[in-house]
Amino acid sequence: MRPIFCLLVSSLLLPLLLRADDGYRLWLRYDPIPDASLRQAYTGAISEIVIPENPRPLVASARDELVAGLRGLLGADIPVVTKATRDNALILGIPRDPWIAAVVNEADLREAGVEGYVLRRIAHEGGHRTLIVANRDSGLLYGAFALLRHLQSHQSLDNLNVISAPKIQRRLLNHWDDMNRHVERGYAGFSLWEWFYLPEIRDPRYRDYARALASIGLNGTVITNVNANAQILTAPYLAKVAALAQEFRPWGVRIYLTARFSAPIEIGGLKTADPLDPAVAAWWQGKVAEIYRTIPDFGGFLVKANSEGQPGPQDYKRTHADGANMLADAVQPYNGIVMWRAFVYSPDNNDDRVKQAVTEFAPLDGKFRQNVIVQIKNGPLDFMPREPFSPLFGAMPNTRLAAELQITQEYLGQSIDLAFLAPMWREVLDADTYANGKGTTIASIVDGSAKLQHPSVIAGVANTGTDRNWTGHLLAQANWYAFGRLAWDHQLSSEKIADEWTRLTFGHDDTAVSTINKMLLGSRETVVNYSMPLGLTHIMAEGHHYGPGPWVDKLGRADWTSVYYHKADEKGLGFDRTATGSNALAQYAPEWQKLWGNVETCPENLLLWFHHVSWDHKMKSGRTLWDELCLRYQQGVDEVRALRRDWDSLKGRIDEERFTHVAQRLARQEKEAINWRDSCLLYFQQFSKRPLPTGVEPATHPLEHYKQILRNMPGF
Ligand code: BDP
Repeated sequence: MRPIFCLLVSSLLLPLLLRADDGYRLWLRYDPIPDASLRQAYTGAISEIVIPENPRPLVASARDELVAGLRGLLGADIPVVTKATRDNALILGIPRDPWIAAVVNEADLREAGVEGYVLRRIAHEGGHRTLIVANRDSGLLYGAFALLRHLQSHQSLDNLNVISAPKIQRRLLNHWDDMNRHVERGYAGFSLWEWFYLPEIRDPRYRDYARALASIGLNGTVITNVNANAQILTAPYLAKVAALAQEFRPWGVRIYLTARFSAPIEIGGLKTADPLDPAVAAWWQGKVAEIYRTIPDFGGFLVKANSEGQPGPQDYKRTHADGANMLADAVQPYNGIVMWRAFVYSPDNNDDRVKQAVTEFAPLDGKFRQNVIVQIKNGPLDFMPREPFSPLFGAMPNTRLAAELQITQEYLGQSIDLAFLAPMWREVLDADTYANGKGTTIASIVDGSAKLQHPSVIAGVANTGTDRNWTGHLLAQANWYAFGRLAWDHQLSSEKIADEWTRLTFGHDDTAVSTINKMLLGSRETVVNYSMPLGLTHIMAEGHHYGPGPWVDKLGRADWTSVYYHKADEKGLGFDRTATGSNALAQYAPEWQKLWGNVETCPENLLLWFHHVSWDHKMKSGRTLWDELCLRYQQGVDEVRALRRDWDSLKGRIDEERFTHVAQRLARQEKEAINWRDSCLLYFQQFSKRPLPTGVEPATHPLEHYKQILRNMPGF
């Protein structure tokens, strides 16, 4: 090309290629494939889309997605037909046609299971065909998304041969959305559900939301807060819920609701909600029948009971099992499930808070109905930047257990800081409970392969809201994506997920891809470093939970304060959870007790979780604990600075709108990282009485200054 022409092309085309983007399209952008030869190859390989006559809703969605996706990627309208007429047809089918059964055999179909799919390129009558084959319509839909992802990743169609099936059956988002559109721990605007306008007026965004879920393999959503409002179960609201269900249904997304345990009193006019009272059970049965009349594919209930002030069976001296089973019996005739949360710690129990879920739930093992799933947060405390896994996963061999992960970054910088959470979730899923001997990972317990199979559930607390880009921080879309992909296949590596997401979201510029991948993959550890390194935990500001608050010492309960968790004193720092302390360690398998119980062998990233360690304790680096702590905080700050440099290096490679959006947040993140470092080091220095080691920047203000800024922040 002549230079002048080149200049013209780049000045005309680059702005087009880098056109402003508000992030609304998520990872479903379908921008034209820039490489013309690849585009042609794909266009040649897909001549028409063959779908059955009168397609049911999920197949119609698959068709629409393929048409729109291919139009975007290839710039061509691929015709849709009901019988293959040409070579290179793309066929969506359930193997009723004998010829499909001949090329996709029974073993393939068994592997694809209920919701999976087979993608295959085959030779056929001297030419070729591409197949998306599944046992059910949902598999065709997931297969269509997978094929589009394949094309968006610029992979060849030639030897396409994929069989994929989800390992966990119910892959759910949990929305902590109140009915007044406030989202508890939501950082992306208001709740998506416009209760006042429903059921008649339906935001098109409802469908876009469900489509996004389907695109990453999620098949259900709990649309109301675990801190539940009984009003949702009244007839007018159920009609609104039914309208949402109707919008979600074509994308294979089922609705679940949170059930407030005291609903029989609040909206039923009963005097009690005692689960063993026949009138209460009858009320729930009637309510459930009404729900299923209104929403025939309703998934079931999620319940937070006797936790943080929520009502529950213990109000009537009944157990969690009594409460869960009563509800489970009510939904059982409809194949509904009850997800009963294990996030409990009692106001009357002074024992270490992290022990209380096991104390309350382990004795109930085997007492729950088969359609009850006890839903457990990844760690025993509360979605901290790093915790050991919850020992409850290993303590209930005869109960179905679900993992609850938090996509919204309550304790990891909300929608200001970058923290890609796949590496954290991998730690949890891969954690070995040793419950059935070595290799009993949390993933194998949750997916049922280690023991009880049906139903299996994984839940992620959503980070979505009305912000145009859905998640507040554009890069936090990666967490929504990662949750869906891991829920489908918990074996996927963080690297693979990051790379997929980056390419789908930012295209294939090598420098941009490798830079963003690197930024994502290190980001969670960076947040740990500048906020709660070396196993420190729960030392954030009170209320809103953003930023540092190691000084927080007076709240409604001791185990809400920071001092309860870090236990800084003149001798040292950290919570002794060994036999000389709370002995929370005893709730883990002997293998873990041995490793974590010894201050010399305990991995340093959990050191202060399990041990109260002297300020002069010698760390692996040869430094003292105090020096190491200071340097970790400094490292966190330095890493945020590196994130900023990395991002700045992409200027011109990413459209201005998205570039600026992220650049501004990273700048703020640096300030907050400094804030964390200075607050925590000034505060802990009061106890350590040691100087900052070389390499650590001193704070620019006295401690009082940091306490004031954060105390004045508005609560959420
Ligand atoms: C805590 C949140 C609180 C939730 C609670 C829960 O701060 O808003 O209600 O968890 O999971 O992390 O029930």
